[in-house]
Parts: sequence; C-alpha cells; structure tokens
Amino acid sequence: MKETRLKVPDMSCGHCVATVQRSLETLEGVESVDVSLETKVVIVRAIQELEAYDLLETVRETGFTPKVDG
Ligand SMILES: [Cu+2]
Repeated sequence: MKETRLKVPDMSCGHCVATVQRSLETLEGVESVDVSLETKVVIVRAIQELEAYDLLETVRETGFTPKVDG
C-alpha cells in the first residue's frame, strides 16, 4: 500500500471535501482517500505507487489548489 499526502488549503467546507475526495477515488488503483477539513491534509492510499503529478492534476481539475504535503 502506497500512501501520498497532499495539502489542499482552499478546501473550506464539506462540499469541498466531498469534491476532492470523489475526484481522487476515481483514479485507478486508489483504495482510500481520507480528507481532514481541519488540517487540509488529504491522504491517498493506493495499491500501487501513484504519480504525485496525476493526483495534483486531478485535484486541480476540480478547481482547487493542491500541493504535495511534507
Ligand atoms: Cu466548500
């Protein structure tokens, strides 16, 4: 299981969380997406190594501004 942490500072409510979560869950190989509205951290767990670029692009397409966390 590979884990990638993103930060999406411009999420401001539950709708933002749901939008980001749903977009990432559509990616192949993604097992789970945990989002904290409080810390703005998104943890993506996948069965294989995912390109951070693909994750960032997927979130960007929903209108948010993600970056890799840590
Ligand atoms: Cu919102």
